[in-house]
Amino acid sequence: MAIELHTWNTPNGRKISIALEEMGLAYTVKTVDIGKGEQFDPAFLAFSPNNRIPAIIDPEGPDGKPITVFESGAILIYLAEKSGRFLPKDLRGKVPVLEWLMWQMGGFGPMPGQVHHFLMQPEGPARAYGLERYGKETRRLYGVLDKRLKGRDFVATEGEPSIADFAILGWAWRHERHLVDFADFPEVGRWYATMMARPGVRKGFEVALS
Ligand SMILES: N[C@@H](CCC(=O)N[C@@H](CS)C(=O)NCC(=O)O)C(=O)O
Repeated sequence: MAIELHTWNTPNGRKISIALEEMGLAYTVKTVDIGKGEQFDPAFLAFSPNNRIPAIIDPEGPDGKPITVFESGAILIYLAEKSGRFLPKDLRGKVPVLEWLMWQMGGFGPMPGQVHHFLMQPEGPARAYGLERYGKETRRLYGVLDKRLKGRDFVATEGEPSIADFAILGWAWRHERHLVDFADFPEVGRWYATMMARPGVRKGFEVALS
């Protein structure tokens, strides 16, 4: 039975459609219009208590019974475990994937998200302060990623990407919106082109989420 993906067309939502396509798992999209406040619907809150997308319902969980998962990082780990793909099984291989996944969840998402927020504010000192603070931090994070990718095809694995690449890609997809030019981060630009050329990734970005 198909996994239900409750989502919207945002970076955090795209991470999961990319992963599902890459893993070849059957899924159906249930849109949650966060502009209209549908994330506060009690039926959605019952399995996504933080009123955020994405969340999934897998009718065939680990014990054959339904399971729900919220938080995109937890969903990616769940799907990788379920499919046996994009997360090494050995602990030494798994650790860098989890490091870079947590790096994305804790910074490379929340920080550019603040840039998106302050860009929508009216001109004035609050907007300027927010853009200066979060723009600087966003660029610092791109610098960290650029350094990591030097001499590597993928952020935490060799040979094929991992769920960490899918998580980071969801946000790098919005680089223009948070005012980042890949000319300043050439390794990120090279990795981005490699990732975007993958058929599964392309499908994950093409599927309608709104
Ligand atoms: N840490 C969460 C963040 C999810 C998140 O921020 N989702 C946004 C859209 S990208 C949302 O649903 N916002 C609705 C709201 O804030 O009410 C995750 O990675 O799943």
